[in-house]
This record gives sequence, C-alpha cells and structure tokens, in this order.
Amino acid sequence: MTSINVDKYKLSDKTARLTAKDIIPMIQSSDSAETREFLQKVSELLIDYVNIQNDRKEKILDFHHPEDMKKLLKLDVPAEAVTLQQLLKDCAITLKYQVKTGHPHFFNQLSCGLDVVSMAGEWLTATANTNMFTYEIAPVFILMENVVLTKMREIIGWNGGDSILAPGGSIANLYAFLAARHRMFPDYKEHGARALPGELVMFTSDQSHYSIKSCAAVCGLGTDNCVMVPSDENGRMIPTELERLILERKSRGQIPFFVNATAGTTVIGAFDPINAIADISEKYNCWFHIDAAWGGGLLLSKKYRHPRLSGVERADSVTWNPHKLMGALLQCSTIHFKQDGLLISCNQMSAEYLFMTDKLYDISYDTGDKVIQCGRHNDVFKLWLQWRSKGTEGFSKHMDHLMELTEHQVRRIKQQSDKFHLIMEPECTNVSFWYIPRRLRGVPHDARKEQELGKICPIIKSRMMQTGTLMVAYQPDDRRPNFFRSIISSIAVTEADVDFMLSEIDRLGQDL
Ligand code: HLD
Repeated sequence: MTSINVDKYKLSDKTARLTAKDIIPMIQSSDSAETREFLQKVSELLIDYVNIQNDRKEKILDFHHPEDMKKLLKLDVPAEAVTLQQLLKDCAITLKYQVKTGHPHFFNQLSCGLDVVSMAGEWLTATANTNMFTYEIAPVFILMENVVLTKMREIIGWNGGDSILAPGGSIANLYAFLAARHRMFPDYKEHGARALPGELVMFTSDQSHYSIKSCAAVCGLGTDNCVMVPSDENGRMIPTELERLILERKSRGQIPFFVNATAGTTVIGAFDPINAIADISEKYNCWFHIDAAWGGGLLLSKKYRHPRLSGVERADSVTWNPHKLMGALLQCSTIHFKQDGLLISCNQMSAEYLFMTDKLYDISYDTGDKVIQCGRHNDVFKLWLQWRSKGTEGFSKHMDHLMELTEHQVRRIKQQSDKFHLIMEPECTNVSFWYIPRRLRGVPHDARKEQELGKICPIIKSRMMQTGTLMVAYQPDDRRPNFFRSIISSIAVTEADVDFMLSEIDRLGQDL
C-alpha cells in the first residue's frame, strides 16, 4: 500500500467535466449514473485512506508549517463551480495531508483510533442528515438514543434518570452545572442572579479538566469561585482538603453547591476517591458530579471498574464520552442524570414552532427542548452500531485489552529503566514518563535532572512530527517540567506498537 495518490481517482471523461449542477439533487432524477460514479470514487478514496492508515509502514503525518501548507493546498472558494474531477482531487489532497489519528502509532490524544463499524455509522448519519430535536424528523435515531442512554445509566447503576448527548465533554459538564443550580435555585431560570441568596461556589481538583472552571466563568460565578482542591502525588483529589475548603468558603458566607470528582484526569489519568467525595458532598448538601469523560469506558470492564469507579452510582450526574476509551467516532459525549425531569425543567423554552404540545405523537420523545442548543447532531447511530458489533461483553474485553496494553508498556519502561523513567503507576491508559538520553543515564534523579529531561521532550516531539513516524503528547504540570504522556485508546494498537513507541523515541533521541 502506498500513500494517497491524488491523481488515482479518475472519473470517466464524460463525468469528469461535469459540475454539481449535473448530478443529484440538481437534476431531477432518482438514478443518475454520474452521481453514482462520483460517490463510488469518493468511497474508494475513503476506503483507501482507512487501509493506508492501518499500514504500519505508512507515516502518520506529512508535516508542513502553516505557510508552506497553504501553498500545497488549493484552499480558495472560487467564484465559479469546479468540476467533479477537481472535487475528487480536493478530497484526496485533504486526506493526504491529514494526520492519521487512527494509525496504530498515534498515541497523542484521548480520542485515537478509527473503529470501522462506528465510521460506517457516521457515513449513514451523514447521509440521513437529520436534526435530533424532534421525533417528527428523527424517529429511529431518537428511539435508539433512548435505548443506548438507558443502557449507559443501567451500567452506571441507576434505574430511571435522564441523559442527553452533548457536543463534547465540556458542554456535558456545563449541562451538569446548569441542572445542579436549577435543582437548588429553580427561580434562577426566570430571575437570574436576583434569585440567589449569595455567592455560589463550586469545587474540583487541581487536576480536573479546564471545562469545570469554564462553567464558573460562563455561568456568572467567576473563576475565583471555582475552588481548586489540591490533589495527592498520584493526582487524586484529597478529600480532607475538599472539606477544609468547603468550610472555609462557608465561613465567608458563600454557598458551596457543586462538587466535581474526575474519573480519569486528562494528563495523569487519575481517579478521584468517589466514595469519600460523595460523603462530603452529601454532608454539605452539594450536587455531586463525576466527570468520567475519559475514564467512563472502564465502567464496562469487570476487571478494572473497581476500585476506580466504585461509588459512581452515588453521583447526581456523570459525564461519559464514548469517543474516548470506547473508540466511537468523534463526537460522542454523554451526560447522565440520576433524577428524571431536571433537564427539561431547567432548559425548556417551549419554542412553539418546534415543540408544539398538540402533536400527533407522545411529545416526551421530542428531546430538543431539554438542551441549550437548538440543533443537535446525530451522535448516537455510530455508537449504537458499534455496540451491536461487539456486544456489551465485547466492549468489556475491549476495555480490558487497552488496560493490559498499558500494563505491557509499564513493564517495558521498567525493563529499560536506563532509558526511560516512569513518573507514576498509571490508573488509566495514560502513561507519564521521561526519556533519558545517554548523557543523563546513571545521573541521580533530582530537580536539575528533571529540568534537563523536560527540555528533551519538545525536541523529540518535533522530530516525531518531522519524520512522521510517531505521535505522543508532552506537557508540563504544576509539579514537574515537560514529560511524555502516551495514550492507548485505539483498538488497532498491539504490544508490538507499544514496543515501537519506546524504541522510536529512543531512536529519535540518540544524540540528545
Ligand atoms: O480535553 C481533551 C479532549 C481530548 C479528546 O477528546 O481526545 C483533551 C485531550 O483529548 C487530550 O488528549 O489531552
């Protein structure tokens, strides 16, 4: 298999010269050979891309700086229509320069991989092209959403409740915030800040996703009122610190109302101690949210669910992103509520042109008025199809496999302790480590050495991107300078790929 050949996708001479006005739906036909030919060539290209992506000899990316990339692409939107042949070439060039996030050597993001069944689902979704706000226009998908979300709530451990798919984990967390405020201060919806008896305060760990803090900025609390609770050396929130900070804010006359625990932090992959945080949330009458956007997939695993997610059913709301560990295609983010009725009561605006109450059917299936968006993309079909392709048992094994690969990586790092330094034992598939170049091997590990190791990360990362053979993220945190954070969340990854990750870092860092 060779890389995308942009000239391969040739239409017949006759079709090549046509433009969009010559195919469906511009021509009034329900069977046009030219339309079929065009779409078949597009699908041939897409299938080639999937195959190339799974060829380990292929590069993950062909990196160019933005100004050079602009010259390689024809990005202008022209005054006149281009031909169908040109459109095909446009598609091929686009994929040629796209980073292959499903390549088995892409360990860069929480969402990696390309599940082919989920992708087929996304193709169907694109073709059906419907909005998810009413049963009227999306009957099958709305019923599917109901089944999949009910199943996810059962897995959390709830009977009943309500859920919705959101455009990303950050917005899912925002839905939790809004429902929490609404339950405590239902008049806020009508009267705004006047309905509040004082300043609201929320609590989350210093390792949590920035979207929690963003809720405080967006919803009028101010980021000063999103209290960052210190975490321990493993990145887990310290419950006694949570209680101390709640009491401190109460003594100032403020109103603690929301506590977030993270199940799988973004960088380290830490799981906050859910039961201890639930006890404190209950004691101080706070809404208890769990951001399991990343770690939620492990709810499916019999082997790894406990102790990480023990007590999850005590939460009032849970964010869980199937587009991360579960490998559903982007985007697929869910937010679940233990209490039914809150979402609709909090967000309903009763737009009369969409959500008429005198419709033909049971309007409780019109989900559109539960959300702060209007239009909603169909994110359920790709997950439903993928779930059917594996079964819940298959998903459980899939999660175990990702964790076992992570254990393999940790073993390999420890076996090569001259070259690699494991920063901590992982709880999820994030592995935090340093590469030790030759000149620093055997040097005692101290803060000065960490500074040196930190300087190595961006150099190796730039080499990864320029050679195109590997992608692994790096970042500093508040305790240490830059370190590598690899992620295993693609079902394509094998033990040999994990070994390649380490040997390639070593190869790229030979002279450092
Ligand atoms: O917020 C983040 C979301 C994702 C993702 O959906 O892949 C952060 C990251 O990934 C990340 O890799 O740091």
